[in-house]
Amino acid sequence: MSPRKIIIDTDPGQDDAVAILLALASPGEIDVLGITCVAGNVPLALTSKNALMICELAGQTDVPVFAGCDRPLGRDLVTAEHVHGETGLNGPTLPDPKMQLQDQHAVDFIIDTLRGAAPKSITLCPLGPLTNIATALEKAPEIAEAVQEIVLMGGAYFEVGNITPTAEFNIYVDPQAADIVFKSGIHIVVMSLDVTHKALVTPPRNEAFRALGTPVGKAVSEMTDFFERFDKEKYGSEGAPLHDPCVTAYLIDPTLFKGRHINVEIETQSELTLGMTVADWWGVTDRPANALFIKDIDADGFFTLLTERLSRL
Ligand SMILES: [Ca+2]
Repeated sequence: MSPRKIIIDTDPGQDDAVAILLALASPGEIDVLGITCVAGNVPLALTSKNALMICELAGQTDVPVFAGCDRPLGRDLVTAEHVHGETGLNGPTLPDPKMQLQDQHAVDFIIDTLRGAAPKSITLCPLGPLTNIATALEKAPEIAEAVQEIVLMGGAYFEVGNITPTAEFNIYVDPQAADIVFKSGIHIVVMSLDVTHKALVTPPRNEAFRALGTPVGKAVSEMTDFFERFDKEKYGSEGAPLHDPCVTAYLIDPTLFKGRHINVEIETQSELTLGMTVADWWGVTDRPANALFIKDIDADGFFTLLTERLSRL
């Protein structure tokens, strides 16, 4: 099998950073065509800068990185410095990037790449709000044909919400964009909070990162040290959930994950439940399935894979 061609759409974010590092460490399975940045955890200027810093940390300065949309489609930006820190990547001390952003807008890169591609040949991996992806699909609907599938982190059913009582952060920031993506007809794999909250960096798992003894292992352990304080306080969990790396781990070994093919729709109107992923887990409607909604993970297998791959960088 040749490696899967992917575009990572991201708002780094410590967990985005780990997801990107895992992809860049796995050239046998994953070919990263480009990294497109979006406003989300922190504003666009910071998510773009952070993406460059992560590529440099990985020693892969030839990956093209693009800045994209700086605000959601129909509302003001909501950010999450309370989780990720002022820079979005608080924790390790990383040098300012020498790499430059590409001149092209992220949305145009997505459109151009998909337009030139064979049918169902490229996988989109959104790790943040879906603004860039939805904008590309609105501007050039024909590009959907070139998408193999969209594997995204977002949404929740059993865990319901993290930024509001009923909404997960990525979907809540831009529900209108999420609605466009979930109605696109493209097959979607959803790494919901239901699964990511089971991918917990316990102290022994974080020690395994640190024990790699490499700049990457040290940086990943320091990122986790920083953002686990929030989840430990909020959930009383034994470590921080590694949300976004579930996306890139799925591309490497989908057998680590279990879910159901179901219908998922996005609440775009209600003030009370804006951004809720209305997931028909129990099949109580006749709405057609549009997503593989992931709920369970082999967490030990996931951390073994992640640690081994990070050791390669
Ligand atoms: Ca993210």
